[in-house]
Amino acid sequence: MHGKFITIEGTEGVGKTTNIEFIQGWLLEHDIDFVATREPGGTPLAEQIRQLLLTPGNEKICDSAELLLMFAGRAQHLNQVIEPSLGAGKWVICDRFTDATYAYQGAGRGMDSSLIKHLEHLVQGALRPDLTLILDIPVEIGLKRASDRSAPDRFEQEQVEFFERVRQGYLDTAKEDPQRCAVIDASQSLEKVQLDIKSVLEAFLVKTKVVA
Ligand code: T5A
Repeated sequence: MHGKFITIEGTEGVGKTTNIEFIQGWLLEHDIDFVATREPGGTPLAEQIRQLLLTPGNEKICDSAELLLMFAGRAQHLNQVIEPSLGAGKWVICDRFTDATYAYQGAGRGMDSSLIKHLEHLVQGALRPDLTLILDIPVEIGLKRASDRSAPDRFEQEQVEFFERVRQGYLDTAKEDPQRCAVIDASQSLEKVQLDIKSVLEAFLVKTKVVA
């Protein structure tokens, strides 16, 4: 039996980390064996790549190096964590995945989406998430939440216009793939956001059981 692959996406400070904790609680309640992980990162090597990508430094990382580093970490993460866990029947809950590459490197940086698609096929083969929760929030609110929480990382130093393009990139993905993607209004109270997440998860679980 193959596990299910769920990803959580959105612009800065939308509440992914906070809501992944909530999703873990829901999985425990339903007695579902799972692994929670994140990108960039998820293995010791991929976490080192994450440091390279997120730490502000003197040398500007060019767009293609940034894209390739994202996929290098992803290849390692898939090989070491995601694929073995799914193969063992566990659900994998991942804080960001390839939709983030389409949104940040594609819509945000302006890199050609056909190039991203090519790398996606190379690194993932046919593997895609079964369900993606896109937490959506006006950019300024998310950036304010993120800056109240911690010092800005390399991405958070970008201009608001960059994150507006990223947000639109996510909304375009949701429109292109409505079967897989659920957009949640993350500007609501945490309680309301979690009720919405719960109803998406409950519907997904029913669908999973019907298909199995
Ligand atoms: N990236 C990643 C790419 O460019 N390409 C890629 O392919 C990939 C995989 C990763 C960076 O890498 C980029 C995107 C990112 O810039 P990250 O740490 O995963 O960085 O992403 P961040 O968005 O920076 O994650 P954050 O930890 O900043 O934000 P979260 O996890 O979305 O938000 P969270 O849960 O920490 O919440 C932020 C604050 O808001 C509060 C929380 O308590 C917290 O204080 N909050 C709420 N407050 C009020 N109402 C609510 N509903 C709230 N929900 C949360």
